[in-house]
Amino acid sequence: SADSLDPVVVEPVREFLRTPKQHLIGGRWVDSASGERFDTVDPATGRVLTSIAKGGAEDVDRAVRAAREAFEGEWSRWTPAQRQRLLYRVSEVIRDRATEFAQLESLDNGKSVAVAEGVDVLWSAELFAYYAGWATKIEGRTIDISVPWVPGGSWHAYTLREPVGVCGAIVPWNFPLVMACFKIPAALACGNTVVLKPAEQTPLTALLLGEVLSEAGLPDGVFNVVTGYGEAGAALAAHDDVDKIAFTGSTEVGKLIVDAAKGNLKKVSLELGGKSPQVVYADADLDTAIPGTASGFLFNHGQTCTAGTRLLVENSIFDEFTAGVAEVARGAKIGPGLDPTTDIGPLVSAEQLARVTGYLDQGLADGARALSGGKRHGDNGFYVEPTVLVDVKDDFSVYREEIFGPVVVATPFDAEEGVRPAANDTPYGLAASIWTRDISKAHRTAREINAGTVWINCHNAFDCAMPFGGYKQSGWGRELGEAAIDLYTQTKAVNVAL
Ligand code: TXE
Repeated sequence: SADSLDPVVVEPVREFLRTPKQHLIGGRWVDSASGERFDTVDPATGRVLTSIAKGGAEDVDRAVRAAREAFEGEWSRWTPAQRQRLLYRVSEVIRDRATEFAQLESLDNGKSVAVAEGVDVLWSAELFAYYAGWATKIEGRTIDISVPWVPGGSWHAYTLREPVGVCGAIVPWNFPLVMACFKIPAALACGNTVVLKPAEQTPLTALLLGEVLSEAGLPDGVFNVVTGYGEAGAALAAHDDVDKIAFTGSTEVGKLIVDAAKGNLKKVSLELGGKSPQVVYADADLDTAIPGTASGFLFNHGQTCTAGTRLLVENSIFDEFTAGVAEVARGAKIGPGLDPTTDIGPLVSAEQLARVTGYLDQGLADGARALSGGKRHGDNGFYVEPTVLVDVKDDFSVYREEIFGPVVVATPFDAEEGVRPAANDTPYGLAASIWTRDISKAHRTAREINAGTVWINCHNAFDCAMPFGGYKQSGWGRELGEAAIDLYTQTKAVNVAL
């Protein structure tokens, strides 16, 4: 409970946790129609943080109705400049309340409070500021046309960019606030309304964001939050009055979303799993590449969709390089997220701990060798040792499947020609990094890897302006940048006979 929290936790966070949490529907905080609730726990201790309303189909339906009413109401008359001002104000409030957001995120997810503040909260504020700018820059075009079967006709043809309507957003627990902010600011900038379903493991910052948006003056019903499990997400994805659904999560559930969306053929965007390669050539600057690739798979304890979990290292430096990465992994400080010096916090849940250690046990039984780590850390909290696996074959589950923990598999390659087949030997295509001092080889390799993002001599280096999404089974569509404006608008062509 709020009273047993670490002394560093600030009073507004304690106060937030003292009250049982409700859904935000139509501008009001309400319980579930069923009255059901569930607990959200601190993964560093397993202790309950607070009680959360457990939403179902009826709550989702209420939220969608509120969002539809808001879409057709006052919000539709807001000018782009008004939307811009509001989104920018929200960005400032997130910065002002960064400590609260960061502590809540750290408590709920387990990540280091320093990362929560320096990455999650900062990035979320930046996303609101970035899409505030877009609100006033969404433009149609005029098109010079001639209707082929009307000789001598004269026309004025142009396009309008209109909002899609009611947008559902379903997000995971690894970057709870950021994943919501990949969607909400872009959707609002374009004039849509939103129903957000945060992950059951990490609902807290979504609810705080709901408070912030309401206080900033967003009309009732423009932003709604329904907390709950997959059943609430399924109801949202299937709802006939939702015009678009944006999902970030597992590839398995992504496929269910596609099925659920069929009823009314709502627009779907998906950001799914990954098994991203980090390609290290022998001519790489090892002083940068060793810590860089280590952080490429250790960041957020490996619970990152773009985690560089397949380390492909040129043969001639394989032993030296993997030993270096294992040393960095062994040196990472494991501890609770609220300790700002923590590198590796607990995984988000007992289920995730079981999942990751299950993969490790299987990989070691298959014949992989751990240069560092290989098992759970301690008996308290959901910690896993940072792990580097070698002697891995391409049919091992640790090589093929997304583990979502601080685990990398390292395999050697012989020459540049070997990179394309090795890097692309996966059903995923979210991201990749390439480490070399040869600029031509770097750009050649970037073209050969089937992935939505390729980094050169860095990993996980994002910006709001860079489009983000997956090739192959890593997803549909691109979030961030101008690409998100395409996701959250539809184009109407208008033609006038002059
Ligand atoms: O994901 P889920 P889980 C991967 C990662 C992880 C695995 C399982 O490998 O180990 O998925 O994690 C909601 N209809 N990623 O089980 O279930 C759910 O409530 C609609 C990668 O937590 O996909 C939550 O809000 N929604 C990923 C959200 O989907 C449903 C990040 C994500 O949960 C639903 C997370 C349904 N039928 C996990 N079932 C990434 N790309 O970063 C569940 N949900």
